[in-house]
Amino acid sequence: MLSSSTSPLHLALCCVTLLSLHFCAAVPTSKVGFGYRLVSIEQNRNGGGLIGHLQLKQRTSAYGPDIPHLRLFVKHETQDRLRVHITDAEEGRWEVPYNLLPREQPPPLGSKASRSPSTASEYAGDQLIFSYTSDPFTFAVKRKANGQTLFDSSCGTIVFKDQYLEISTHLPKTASLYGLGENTQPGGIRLRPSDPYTLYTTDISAINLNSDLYGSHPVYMDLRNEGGEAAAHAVLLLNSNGMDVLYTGTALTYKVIGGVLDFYFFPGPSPLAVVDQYTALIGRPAPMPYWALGFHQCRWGYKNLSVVEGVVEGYKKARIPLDVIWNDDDHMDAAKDFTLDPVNYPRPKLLDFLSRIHSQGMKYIVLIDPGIAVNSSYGVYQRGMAKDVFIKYEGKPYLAQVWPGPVYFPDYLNPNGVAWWVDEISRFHELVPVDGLWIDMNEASNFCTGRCELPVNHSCPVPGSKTPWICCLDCKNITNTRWDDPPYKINASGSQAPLGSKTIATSATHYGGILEYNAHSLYGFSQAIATHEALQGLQGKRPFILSRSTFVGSGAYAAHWTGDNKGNWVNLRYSISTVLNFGLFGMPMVGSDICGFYPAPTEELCNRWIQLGAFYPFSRDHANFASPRQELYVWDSVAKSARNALGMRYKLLPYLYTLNYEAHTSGAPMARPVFFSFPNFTASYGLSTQFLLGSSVMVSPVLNKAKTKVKAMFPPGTWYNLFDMTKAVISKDERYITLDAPLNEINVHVYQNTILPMQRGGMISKEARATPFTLIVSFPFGAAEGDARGSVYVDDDERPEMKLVDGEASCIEFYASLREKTTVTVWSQVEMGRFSLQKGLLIEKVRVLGVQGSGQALVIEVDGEPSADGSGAYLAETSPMHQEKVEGGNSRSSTVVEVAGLSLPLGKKFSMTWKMGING
Ligand code: MIG
Repeated sequence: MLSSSTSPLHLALCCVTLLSLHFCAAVPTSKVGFGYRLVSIEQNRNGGGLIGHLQLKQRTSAYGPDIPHLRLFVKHETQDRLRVHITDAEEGRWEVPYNLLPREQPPPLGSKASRSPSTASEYAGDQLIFSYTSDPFTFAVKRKANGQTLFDSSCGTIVFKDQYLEISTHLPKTASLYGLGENTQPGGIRLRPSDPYTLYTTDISAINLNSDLYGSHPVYMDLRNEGGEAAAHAVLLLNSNGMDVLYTGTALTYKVIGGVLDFYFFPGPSPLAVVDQYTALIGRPAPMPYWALGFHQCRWGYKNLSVVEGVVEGYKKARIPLDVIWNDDDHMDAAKDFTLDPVNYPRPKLLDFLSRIHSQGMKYIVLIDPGIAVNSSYGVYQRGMAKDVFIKYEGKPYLAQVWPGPVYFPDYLNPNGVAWWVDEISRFHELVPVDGLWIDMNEASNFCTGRCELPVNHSCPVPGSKTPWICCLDCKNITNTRWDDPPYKINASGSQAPLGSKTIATSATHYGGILEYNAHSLYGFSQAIATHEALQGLQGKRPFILSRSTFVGSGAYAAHWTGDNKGNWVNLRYSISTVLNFGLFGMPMVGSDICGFYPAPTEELCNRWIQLGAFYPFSRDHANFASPRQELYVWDSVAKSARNALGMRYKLLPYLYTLNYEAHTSGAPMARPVFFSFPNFTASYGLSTQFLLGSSVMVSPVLNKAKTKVKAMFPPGTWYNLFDMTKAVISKDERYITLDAPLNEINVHVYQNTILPMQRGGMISKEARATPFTLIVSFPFGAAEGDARGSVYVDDDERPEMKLVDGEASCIEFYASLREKTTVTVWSQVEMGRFSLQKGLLIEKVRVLGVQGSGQALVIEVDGEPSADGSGAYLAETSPMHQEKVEGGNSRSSTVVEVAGLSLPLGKKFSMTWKMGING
């Protein structure tokens, strides 16, 4: 029975019995490999860490010959990052290029190891301990504070061949795992034992479940709660080769077809600390311009400029906010990048349109594809050929086909390729002053497979073809190399599809001879980096890029949408898990095509989708040309929901922008699983139908047809309805609470102890961001004591950098306390107030939720002086609060108290205090 380490059954057995560590490690059960022996280990003198030498125990022939000698390098790179790097001791191997993803380099090969190892030993950092056994070599990573084992390779065999690497870890049943994408997960955010996790960037739509979709992120977060104490950590296997990751519930096995074993361990222990540590390595999320947090409208099939103008008009008429209007490829001349269709998008008219919308603060984004049309009269192509920037096959540019017909793919690993791309974007920007770029099809997607030539007996593209996505080149499959036909087949496209299927042949080469086989999953990432460089050079503005294909580190350059989804109810639900996953991947600016990409959504679905989509970090309605129009104004009921939900989003923009700042400085996802704020609330570990924006705004959408109630889970405490703040949900335990959710309403709640900065909203972010602020202060319902906090970051989003620099940005912290039921104090601390003062930003209202009685005797100070700014202020008692749902039957009374008529400069510190008179 224990005949193959590749069988999940074997792993499950091995790991269940894993108190018998030695049993598991000692039995050579694998026909794929027998593992290695550690023959020496020593301190690395220059630069720290340990260097070890591993020797193969016994050869096998499955999946190719074993690499006989391996070099182990282990280092606690920072206080909260451990790296374990294993490679061929004799020859350099492919690794994610250090210029693409800058990070510490391991010491060069050949560093001598002398001291012979003890049978088991330990190497401790501040938070993590690396320990190992020598024969066979296995390693484990433990948490120093409590000895908990986070990773333990002893339950599998380490296999290291040129094209097959295998390593396993034991996992306790109690671990909840998240990540390993991109993948549409019908089971929600928590990884499900036995679901396949195959990572290889592929143009297959998000409708495909449990498949290797557009991006590759070989990282998982592991959340455990032992003895009531939650602790999270993450494991990254930094490797760009295709891989299968098998999770059984008690073990996880990587099967990788190249590169090295380069593990990074991040100790957390809070989920927020995990993403902080992770993005400290891979790059902090790119700062988003303010307008990017507004609403976006797109569609494939806006046939001409008048249609686009009509859409903008439609939004205005319907009084639905809109910041950004997009073109898919419709503006292009014959689908060629960086061109304009002279008939349907004539330049003078387009420029005229752009200057009109730009003057209102609206923005314009267009799509580009990587494939460059092979066309000798096309300047982009000519210049690319002259600079020799394309990916090659047998010395010539590799021929593929995408929308324009025959194309070559730029090589973004080639410095000349990057320089050419940067130049083409700047030329395009002269032609059309776009505000951002959408990079699609960059997995890369190819309509053909293999080695192709222009056909001799027909033209390609076929003139007037109704199916331009069908390959019209003359192609032969390539099977004669071990790159095109590797010994181990990952579960590509869910069917062990050849690696070169509908993409670049894996034996094609990049700059310096780099094989597509190795670099395949880096294509979209490298394109995002080049595009970012190009946009950053233009007018010194903060770039906005939307990329379909992503890799570890893409978040530092681009936003992401979840690709082609279906306009049905399950896809509405799946979108939440994928959005939350990208938050873990360090790409917090993410959303799904609102109302679905295709086919036609029903009116009710679109209605519910905009309610949810209004709270995606990236909020865009997009559809396929074959779907009927689905702009939000098309149906009255959808328009009504859009005004409602997007109206709230636009009031929350200062909060979202502050989250954008937090993401950029600490990796914190904008949209987060509920356990991020309530890690000990184990009931929320699998919760995938609700999420948090930031730490304390809960979004609880309707995800089913014909429902006007929603069952929502609320961690204990008071949650106030943001649409009607007199309504409170008071939760005492882990039960679901059923809330009303009429057709045009979505439930969005703010948690107690929060100060939420809001503004008046508006039809466009440029106007909304200048309106006066209201601070929402939430205390526990009817409590005698409470403390609340919040903050807001404001800056000039035209600057590329998002940094707290005096005169260019301000950060204001808000505090509030309630003491002995009666004394309410609200105050601020200001860091670098100048920018906010220059912009004239004001606070007009403070609204306090959850107190008892009515307010009296208001005292306001600004900058420590009795306030003139606050002189028009008055205390207004608004309506009594309703305990909408009380779990546990506690019924207290409570009111909303508002301080109105304020004109406090946001950039000056203030304090206000008053007494609550309890009037029975
Ligand atoms: O082969 O540009 O996912 O959003 O509308 C399809 C057309 C190419 C795929 C993208 C989709 C976009 C479409 N593109």
